Amino acid sequence: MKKKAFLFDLDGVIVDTAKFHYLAWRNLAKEMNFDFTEEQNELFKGVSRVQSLEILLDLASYEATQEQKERWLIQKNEEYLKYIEAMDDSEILPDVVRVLNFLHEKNQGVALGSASKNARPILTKLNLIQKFEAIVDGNDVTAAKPDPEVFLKGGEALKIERTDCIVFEDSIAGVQAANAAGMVSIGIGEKDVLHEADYVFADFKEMSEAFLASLIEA
Ligand code: B16
Ligand code: MG
Repeated sequence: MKKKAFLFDLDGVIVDTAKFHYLAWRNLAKEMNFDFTEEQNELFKGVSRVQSLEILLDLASYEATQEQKERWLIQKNEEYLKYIEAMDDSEILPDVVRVLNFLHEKNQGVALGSASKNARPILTKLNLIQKFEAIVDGNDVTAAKPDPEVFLKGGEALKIERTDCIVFEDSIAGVQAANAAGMVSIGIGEKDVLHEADYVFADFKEMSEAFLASLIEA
């Protein structure tokens, strides 16, 4: 059996931390007298913390000094980490563990490719860190998704050619990053949002072992 690399995004693919990011950004938005909606939060998926703040300032038409921005970035992350501390492995999204175990049984490469700088503590909290042979996160990259850097580094860490890499992503920017890397992109979410992906599944419950085996054999 061939060895392929399966690169997992974190937020929205392994765990639903998007809701915690949303709560923390919404509280910050209140300080700008801005009502940040869940719909607007879609724009933040897969986007780095610094860029997310820029988008929020733009939405709120708020001009902040560099000092203020730096303070807000710390404040947002401190609040986000409080939600993370209260989280446990019951928050792992459905069938993620089944898919990870199947890939391990088949001796496939498994790595993380996330924009989050909090990826390692989150995976540790979820008792999943040992399932990843390599972790590439927001601390390791200079260019954010849709730039392919995070996934190219993931493939390199596993020493697998980019054409033998498969990416699981819930964000438009992440799907674009996988496509730009020349990898197979699998969207986890809604078909009309992730229409640029090679395949789209609502969640891992929908993904059969026969489908995973076909990716390995392709
Ligand atoms: P942090 P992913 C991304 O993670 C999130 O989707 C995005 O909403 C967040 O702003 C970004 O991580 C940075 O996260 O503030 O923890 O460094 O989806 O690429 O795993
Ligand atoms: Mg994501």
